[in-house]
Amino acid sequence: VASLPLTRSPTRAGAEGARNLNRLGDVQIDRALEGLQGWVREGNEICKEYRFGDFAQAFRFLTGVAFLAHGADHHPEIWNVYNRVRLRLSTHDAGGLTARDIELAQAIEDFL
Ligand code: HBI
Repeated sequence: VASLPLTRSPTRAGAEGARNLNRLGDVQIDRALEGLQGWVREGNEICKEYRFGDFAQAFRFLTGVAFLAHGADHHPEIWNVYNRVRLRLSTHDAGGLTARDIELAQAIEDFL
């Protein structure tokens, strides 16, 4: 674990990296979810449940999620029991869903 990078990626540098706190509207959210297989909206959050072969595979996935979240400076709520994982995303600073949530969900799906 010691070799795993703990520095945040510089992708958020500059004005474009400022926390985009513009809340998404219903149409924008629905459209974004069309491209996120298995993700569903629950109020001001989007969430997905995953089921892996065993605990080790689930936790390997969660390790990747942890580094994606750290690099994005955007963190999901994580639930795990044995081979099951549930992720929930919302932008707490905005009190709802923003592009940051969609971007991280997409990055997590790309990692799968
Ligand atoms: N993660 N999901 C989520 N929502 C946030 O609003 C949020 C976050 N991670 C960090 C963060 N906000 C900021 O407080 C820090 O970047 C300072």
